[in-house]
Amino acid sequence: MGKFVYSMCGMCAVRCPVRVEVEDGRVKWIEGNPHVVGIEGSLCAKGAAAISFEYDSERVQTPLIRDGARGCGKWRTASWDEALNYIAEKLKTVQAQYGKRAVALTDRSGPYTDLTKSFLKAIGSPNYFDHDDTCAKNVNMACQSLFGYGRGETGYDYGGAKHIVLVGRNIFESLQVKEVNNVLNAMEKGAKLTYVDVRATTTAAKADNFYRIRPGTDYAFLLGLIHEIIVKGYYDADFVAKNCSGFDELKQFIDPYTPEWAEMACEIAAAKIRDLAAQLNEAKPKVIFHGGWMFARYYDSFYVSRMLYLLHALLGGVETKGGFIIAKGPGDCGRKGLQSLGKNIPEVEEKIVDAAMKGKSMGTGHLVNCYKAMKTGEPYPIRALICYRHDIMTSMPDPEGQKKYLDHLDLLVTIDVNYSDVAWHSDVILPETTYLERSNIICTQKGLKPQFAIRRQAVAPLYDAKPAWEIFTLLAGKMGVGQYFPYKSIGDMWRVQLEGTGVSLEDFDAKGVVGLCKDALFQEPGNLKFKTPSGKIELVSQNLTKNNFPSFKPYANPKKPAPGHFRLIFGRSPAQTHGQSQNNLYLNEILPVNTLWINSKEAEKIGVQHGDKVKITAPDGMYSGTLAAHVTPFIHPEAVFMLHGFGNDIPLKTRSFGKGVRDSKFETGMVEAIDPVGGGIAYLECFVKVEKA
Ligand SMILES: Nc1nc2c(c(=O)[nH]1)N[C@H]1C(S)=C(S)[C@@H](COP(=O)(O)OP(=O)(O)OC[C@H]3O[C@@H](n4cnc5c(=O)[nH]c(N)nc54)[C@H](O)[C@@H]3O)O[C@H]1N2
Ligand SMILES: Nc1nc2c(c(=O)[nH]1)N[C@H]1C(S)=C(S)[C@@H](COP(=O)(O)OP(=O)(O)OC[C@H]3O[C@@H](n4cnc5c(=O)[nH]c(N)nc54)[C@H](O)[C@@H]3O)O[C@H]1N2
Ligand code: SF4
Ligand SMILES: [Mo]
Repeated sequence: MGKFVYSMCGMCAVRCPVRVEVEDGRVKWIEGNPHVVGIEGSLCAKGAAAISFEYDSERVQTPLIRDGARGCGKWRTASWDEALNYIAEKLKTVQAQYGKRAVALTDRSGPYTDLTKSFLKAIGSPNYFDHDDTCAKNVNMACQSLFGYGRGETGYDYGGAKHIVLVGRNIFESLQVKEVNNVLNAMEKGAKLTYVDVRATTTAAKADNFYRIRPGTDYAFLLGLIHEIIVKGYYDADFVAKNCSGFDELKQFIDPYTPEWAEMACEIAAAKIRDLAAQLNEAKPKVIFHGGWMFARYYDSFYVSRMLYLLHALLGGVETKGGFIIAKGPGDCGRKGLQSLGKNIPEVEEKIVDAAMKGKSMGTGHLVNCYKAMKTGEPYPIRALICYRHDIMTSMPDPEGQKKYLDHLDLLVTIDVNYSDVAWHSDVILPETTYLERSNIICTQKGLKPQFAIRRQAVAPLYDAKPAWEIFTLLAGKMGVGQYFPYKSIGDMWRVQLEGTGVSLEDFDAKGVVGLCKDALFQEPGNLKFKTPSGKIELVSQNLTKNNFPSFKPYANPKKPAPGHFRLIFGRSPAQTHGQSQNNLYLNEILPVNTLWINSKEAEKIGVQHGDKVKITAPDGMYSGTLAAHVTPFIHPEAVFMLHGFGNDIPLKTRSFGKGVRDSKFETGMVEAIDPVGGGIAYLECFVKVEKA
């Protein structure tokens, strides 16, 4: 038997706790951390494929500096010293000419951002962005508008739920291991599952109620459902009176939106909506309405998510067993939280670029606003961008269109383990060690039982790569702010983080996680407190009103596609992570290419049979691609569907090169297409032409 090392999986951004078995310096086996409730050994296919990624030579092996025009794919290898000097000199020049704030950093948000945020603070820029505009921004903003907490500060107590409602949340394919286990356990104990999607997915196959909906009409469905819940008196009047503000306004607003009206808009029968409301009434308050994850898709998704969250309040399922919960942190159990690495760095006085933008959506830190500032220089220029663990060119729409923004940069740097699309377009690529080859800063995992978790290095790096903690420490030194990053090892950072917490490094040895309290923490039922301006659940939100957005938006029907055209929708497979894993030896074997789902009757109209090649053309006609058709009755006729992330153009990734097509290339002209309130990219407002190839 080898030695065991506790870590956190790095094959997707969920970062499940894992235990790695190492023998003779090689990774022998990876499994879910057996000590973590809800994980208990389980791992998904992508997590298991970390071994093939570790020993893959088709990943970035050494620092590279561009040798030719941006994106031409010509590189010269560089030593770390040379690459970091190159970056530091360019950053200093940009800051001297345009101010410290002209350097931005974008990150894949999550538990480790204290490092990157502290680095940016040290070099004096407020311009920190993350991936959330492309992911859960609408959901995040919707959650905040009601409870004052962002999506990540909340959760669901699946274990005690009696009914789980998922609207466009494909929980069994777009997965997190713990969540899948928790939902399956709840279902084994009798919880019902209701699922709403425009196509039948694995989640639909497991659901008690599956409703196929017309694309883009979830808001109508939810308005009809809320109408029924209010009119039938299914709501928890006591809970609402005690904890919510704005119920009368909601009641008045909802009046015209009967289930019969909803049926006309969303194509789910009024009788089914009424029946669902009755089922929820039976199960309340132990009902979960997932607020959505990547719900940021249509122009009105903020309001869809808002209504999903609001339903918990109506049925009294907030801070209850089996309902929606506010995640608790160290402070909630009388413990001290981790110290920030940036605690002694002076605050940055300048404001983030979108703080000064007019007519913007809720919140700041929208990557799309960083793009706008690059292009226009307003409200001030952004001239250098560091992309850490974030492939903006795969994840934002329209990669060709994006170049028109990125062209304005004097420096584009990517820190990645793969040749990502943005790495390929960068001036410098810095290879990070894989998660198995590195340690990260300690992180806090909030929840009903908060804990600290650690990712420890399992094996030595195979190539000339470095861990993030070291890259940012070295770069801070070269930028002349080394006094704020005085670390010689990750252990030095860990010691600073743990100061005063009462937790020592050795405490992580046994299980890789350190629990901060014994029992699940719920707020006292009669005395719930929220972080909204009023302290209540704001059905009518003061912050929305202040920003001139309505709390309840009148329903508007989505556009219908022209004949021969379809709404392009996308999603995930359990065997791939976004655009980063298609070249993985194992995962490529399981799923090498995407197909285009098309409704059987629509396929017949254009003479396409299952397996035929179809040509798909972008709305402006400037891009087209070919895929095999997956002809099925299980998708709404207005939509076609493809898996996200295929269509790799980078020849160094030989297994995935040229296989499939990339959804974002069809999203032409959509870099700035956002939900006006939540700010999430409205990817699904994209219509493509489909014909037999
Ligand atoms: N058209 C379309 N666009 C989408 C989506 C879609 O379905 N369709 N999905 C959206 C969603 S929900 C999201 S969250 C975003 C995701 O967009 P991203 O956050 O960009 O995607 P990821 O695949 O998580 O990884 C980003 C980069 O991190 C790199 N990486 C992986 N591990 C490591 C590591 O250990 N260190 C470093 N330094 N880098 C690493 C990967 O190689 C990849 O290049 O895309 C969004 N955009
Ligand atoms: N295996 C795997 N798991 C992952 C990821 C991964 O890359 N791979 N990424 C993780 C990340 S970052 C995220 S954000 C989550 C995303 O998790 P989810 O939010 O569940 O995301 P998707 O799979 O993109 O989409 C869910 C469904 O929305 C449906 N849909 C499209 N239009 C409509 C509509 O108008 N109404 C309704 N009701 N449904 C519609 C699509 O058909 C699709 O099945 O997954 C996470 N888990
Ligand atoms: S969901 Fe799978 S790939 Fe993602 S972190 Fe967990 S085990 Fe790893
Ligand atoms: Mo996401």
